[in-house]
Amino acid sequence: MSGGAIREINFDGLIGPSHNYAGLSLGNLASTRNAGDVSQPRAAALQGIEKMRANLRLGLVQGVFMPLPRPNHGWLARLGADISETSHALAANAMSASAMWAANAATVSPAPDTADGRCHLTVANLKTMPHRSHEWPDTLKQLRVAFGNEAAFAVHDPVPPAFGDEGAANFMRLSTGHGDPGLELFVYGISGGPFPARQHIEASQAIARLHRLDADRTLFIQQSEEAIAAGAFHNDVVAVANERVLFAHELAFADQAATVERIGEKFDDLQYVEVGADEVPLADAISSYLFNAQLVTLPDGKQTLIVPGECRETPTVWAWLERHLAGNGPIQRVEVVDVRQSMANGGGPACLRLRVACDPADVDPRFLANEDKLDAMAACVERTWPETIDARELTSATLLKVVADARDAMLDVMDLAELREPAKVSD
Ligand code: SUG
Repeated sequence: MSGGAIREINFDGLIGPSHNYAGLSLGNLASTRNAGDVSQPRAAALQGIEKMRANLRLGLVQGVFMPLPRPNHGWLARLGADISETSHALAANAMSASAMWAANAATVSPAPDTADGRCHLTVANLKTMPHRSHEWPDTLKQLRVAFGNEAAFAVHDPVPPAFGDEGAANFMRLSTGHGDPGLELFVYGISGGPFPARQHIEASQAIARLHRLDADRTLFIQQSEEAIAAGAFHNDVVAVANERVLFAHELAFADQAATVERIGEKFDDLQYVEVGADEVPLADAISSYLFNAQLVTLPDGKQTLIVPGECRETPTVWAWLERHLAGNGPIQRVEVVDVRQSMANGGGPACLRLRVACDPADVDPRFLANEDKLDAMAACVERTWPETIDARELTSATLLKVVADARDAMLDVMDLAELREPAKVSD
């Protein structure tokens, strides 16, 4: 058990050098809309680094995860394929930089919630989408390094892939403070109209058991079918929580009023902020990513919503935020960040980060950011990340070498050469 002070750390996935628009995620409207566009990996990674810098300057503790080895040659080999002669579709799946969306890396239960007083992490199997299903072995390898202190952390293998698990994107936690015992909310889907429900209740229940949570402080909530069908492929596209505040769209959960009542029964201090469909239509909430914001507590105690620039450009959303701020609601400050390259693949500020409430002293310091490290990362990106990638040319030998060299260079900058070799996968 850790004796130090628990802080919330936001670990952002550094946007990898193979970032491209391949249109791989059915049900993710931005991914489909931008399929085939030319991507800008260098600009994308710099946007992500500037978001980390802005958060650091707000007084938040910032962490970072490294991109995974791409293409995933081992995954292709298990399919009897080789990048130089495989179909375009398989190559795109093997090249995806989707691990940038760290909210999908794992589900995290902080130490105050677990029976053994350790912080538990279960790596997500991401089994619904082929390009994401092969992330977990390398993500797990990285989590075992970053959270290798076994007195403070327990890192679990993925839930078996019969049941889909997409990590913290379908998980929320309410607490009076990050270091206090919390109510853990697992959000699952059953159906989503034409789109897949990516989080299965069996996976969420398995995680609650593995993390040894207290049943009185755990709830399983169904995501509304309407939200998934409208493009909310993860709960964090329509709801976000931080400490006492739950911020959600009116159409986020099945049987919303009863769901909110159940939450309130288990968590007395709930401050619920609901956005009505008449104020912000679901379509605007999803295209602007109002709820895929980082809701954080600043050192001065202010609940702050870190939203993507698209919110300012969406009149209903910006008007709602202005009204809420003027009305002295629970959200007291709004910060705007530019993560446009990630947004075009359906990844907002909240998708890019995994929240881990723990004592920062227990984390491998190579995964914690400071201004100097962010400068060194940005310089490496400027020097080595490709400027553009045309999704039709993902198998060009030149590009493959640039992508591999760029990652190696970044691992050297971060002193993380032990992540260079891909994780071994055994059946
Ligand atoms: O899984 N997009 C990701 C976006 C993940 C967002 N994460 C959260 N909501 N937490 C996904 O759908 C698109 C890749 C492509 O089409 O090239 C993609 O995988």
